[in-house]
Amino acid sequence: MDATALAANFENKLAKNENIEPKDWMPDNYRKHLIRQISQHAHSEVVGMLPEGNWITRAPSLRRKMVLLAKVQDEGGHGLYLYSAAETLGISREELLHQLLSGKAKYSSIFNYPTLSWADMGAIGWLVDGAAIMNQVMLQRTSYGPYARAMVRICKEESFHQRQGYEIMSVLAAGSPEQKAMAQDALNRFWWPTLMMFGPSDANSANSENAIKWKIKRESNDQLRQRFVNQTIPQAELIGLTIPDAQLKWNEAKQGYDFGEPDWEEFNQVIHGNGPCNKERLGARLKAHDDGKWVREAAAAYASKRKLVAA
Ligand code: BYC
Repeated sequence: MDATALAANFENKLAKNENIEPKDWMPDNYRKHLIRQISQHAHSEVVGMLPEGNWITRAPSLRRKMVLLAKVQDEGGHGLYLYSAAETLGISREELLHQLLSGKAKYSSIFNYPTLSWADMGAIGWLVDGAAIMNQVMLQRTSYGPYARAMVRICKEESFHQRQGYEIMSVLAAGSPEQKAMAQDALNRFWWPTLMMFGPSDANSANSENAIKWKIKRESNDQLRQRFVNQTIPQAELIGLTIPDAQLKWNEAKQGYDFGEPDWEEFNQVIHGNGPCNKERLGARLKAHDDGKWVREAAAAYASKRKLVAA
């Protein structure tokens, strides 16, 4: 097939909502867009293990410790599926990790905020995983096959994560006045950074036009943010917590809430390396990479020995 026929074939598949698979022809910019998004997503999962990992030794009971351990382990697994999906686009795992460790690649802004109390584990599960699912349910139907299939399993696990977080918040909110205050404080600190997870408003989202055209994203940043707010307000009300937004108001005409504008200057600072914990998070990843050097070397030596034996 010549270039025009290949391009027509690609467009045709998109129009019929058929997945694009690794061996199919695809435009270079589609490939680049996917590598950027999937790798950022993978990095978010792996860096996302850090703020919660911080609380494993301090979980208030054995049950909470087991659940948190399982959750953090799930995030590592999500990172693995996503790195594998990105590799099918012709980039190596080493290169992807290099992009993260050198600070070239982004990861979700939310993980550059500190986790100061146990209630933050509840707020992260409820809000952060809740926002992640909102985005990822749509990505189950993304146009690139390996990414869409990875999302199906990830969404099942994220849904468990969201529920465990909400349960932590419900228990704290129904507890002593100090516990309720701790839950409210976590909600106050995580609310706005969670809204920023969906990315800049549509008018300022440089990548959205291509993402929608190529059916990588099927809904816009603002649409998903609005859906998240609509879903979360009644959940907060049910457990007696208050969303820290004076402009929050039900809008009958749009059948959704009006809400305030996140601080986009803060968002820009955070995604450009100047958030409260950027240096700490990257430092932890660099240390893990250095500490793991002997394991990678041993695995490589073992693999080449086996090759020799098999030959
Ligand atoms: N953080 O043109 P835009 C999770 C960047 S957590 C950092 O709208 P796009 C988890 C954006 O990359 C969630 N950077 O971009 C939960 C772009 O910069 P570049 C991880 C952000 O791609 C619990 C620039 O801003 N989920 O899974 O159309 C525990 C302009 O933005 C952010 C995903 O990654 C941000 N929040 O839309 C553990 C889902 N927002 O790349 C883990 C997949 C924007 O041009 N990703 N930027 O230099 C997406 O759906 C999209 O990439 C985004 C951004 C909605 C995030």
